[in-house]
Amino acid sequence: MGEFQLAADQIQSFRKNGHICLRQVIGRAEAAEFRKVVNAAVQMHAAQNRDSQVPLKDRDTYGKAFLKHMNLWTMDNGVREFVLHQRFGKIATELLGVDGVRVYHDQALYKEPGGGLTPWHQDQYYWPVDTNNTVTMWMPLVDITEDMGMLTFASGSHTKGYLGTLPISDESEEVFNKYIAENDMSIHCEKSMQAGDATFHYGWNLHSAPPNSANTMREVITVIWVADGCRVTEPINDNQRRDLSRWMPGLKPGDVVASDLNPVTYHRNANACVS
Ligand SMILES: O=C(O)CCC(=O)C(=O)O
Repeated sequence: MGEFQLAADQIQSFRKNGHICLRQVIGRAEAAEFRKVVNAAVQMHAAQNRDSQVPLKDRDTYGKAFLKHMNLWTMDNGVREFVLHQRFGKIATELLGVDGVRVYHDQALYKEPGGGLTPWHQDQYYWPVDTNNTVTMWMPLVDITEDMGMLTFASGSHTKGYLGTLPISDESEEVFNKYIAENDMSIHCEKSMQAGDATFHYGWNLHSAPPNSANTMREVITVIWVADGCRVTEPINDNQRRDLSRWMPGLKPGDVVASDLNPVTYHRNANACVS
């Protein structure tokens, strides 16, 4: 993989709106390879994970939204090569305007045919870190259309910061729908994305996704990065306590986010690509 050239207006647009869609971050052949390794890791992980075996109709709203498989890069060398690749880390670094980035975690988010909506939420509600410079890449591994659960953003919402103790739930959907309408925020989603296209959004950006009304799986891999040098904060809810022990094992409030699970994947000064 070579480098992806970000234009200045794309960076400006990301910082203003809190999200951007970049086309062909990786090419079709690479996306097909990425899909192969992610699917194999997902299958292995699903065999050990009971949630994915509960029938769709018996799950709650969060459970109906997607099947989730996390930190696949730690389980499979093929996934590791992609997730830790400096091409992605460089885009994250340039969008955020920081010196470098560390991986927070990856997750495959597969919305099944008939899968439910992903309620409006803020990702960073889950993350005990002392920076606003966090970003998620959301990359379909198959071509998708709007009706398959396209990621949908409330433009500019990242500038509001923390908006409350609202994990992904029916309540977050209701409260944030109202908030977005009251604040006259514009809502944006792509009509279609090809495998290898990717959206990037700030951790505080409000986002959601409609149900998957197609009859094929919406296969998506996400990777989250935080600015290199940021520190752990005192967790303010149980989700943050869980995140601290899972994604930053051994660290405590005040520590630099630099556990074994948080490698630097790109840095402007010392190129520390670990893939
Ligand atoms: O894929 C989805 O439906 C939601 C994804 C999401 O919330 C995220 O990547 O932050």
